[in-house]
Amino acid sequence: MSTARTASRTRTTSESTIDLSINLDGTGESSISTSVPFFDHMLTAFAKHSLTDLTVVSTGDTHIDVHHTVEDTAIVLGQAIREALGDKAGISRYGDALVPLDEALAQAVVDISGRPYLVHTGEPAGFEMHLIGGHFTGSMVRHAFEALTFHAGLTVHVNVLAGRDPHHIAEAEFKALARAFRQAKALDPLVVGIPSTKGAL
Ligand SMILES: [Mn+2]
Repeated sequence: MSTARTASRTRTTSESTIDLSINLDGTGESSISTSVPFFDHMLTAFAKHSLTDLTVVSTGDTHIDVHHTVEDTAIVLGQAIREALGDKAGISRYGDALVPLDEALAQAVVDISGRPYLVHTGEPAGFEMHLIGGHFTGSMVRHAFEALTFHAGLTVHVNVLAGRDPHHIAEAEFKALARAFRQAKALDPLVVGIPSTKGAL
């Protein structure tokens, strides 16, 4: 592929300002400042384990709740991924991963399909209401995945198979998604053109 698989986007609303740059053919280097510390931790892990270079500066109304800033950052990340993927020629398209973090185990499957779809299962009862780090509700994991999946045009399945510690569960989920995405976006030298019988993704 001759075109660089990069994108930069800025998005400002009354609730947040997001400034984000991405390189899908990076080494996993990142500089992440979303003003939501646990989300910084998750996006740093996502960059590292998907071999995506990622720079994010987000500010928002986190004095109200982290919700708007996390959602808007995930929207812009999804939009940037979609733009950077370009016409998707030569990509592997599919990826899957099974990632542990101590007692937690998460599975992710990604299809760079152009059709947004998220199937998200397996988080233990009460996870969505737990405050991780004192500021990040477990519910935000699914919300971030929804925003990213829909705006990137990905089919994503994430299933939590085991886990007790909310920090471990969330981190295993983000790392599994990262590893699956790493495979799916990878350029496969055996793939000629766009890997779809329709001829478009
Ligand atoms: Mn951690």
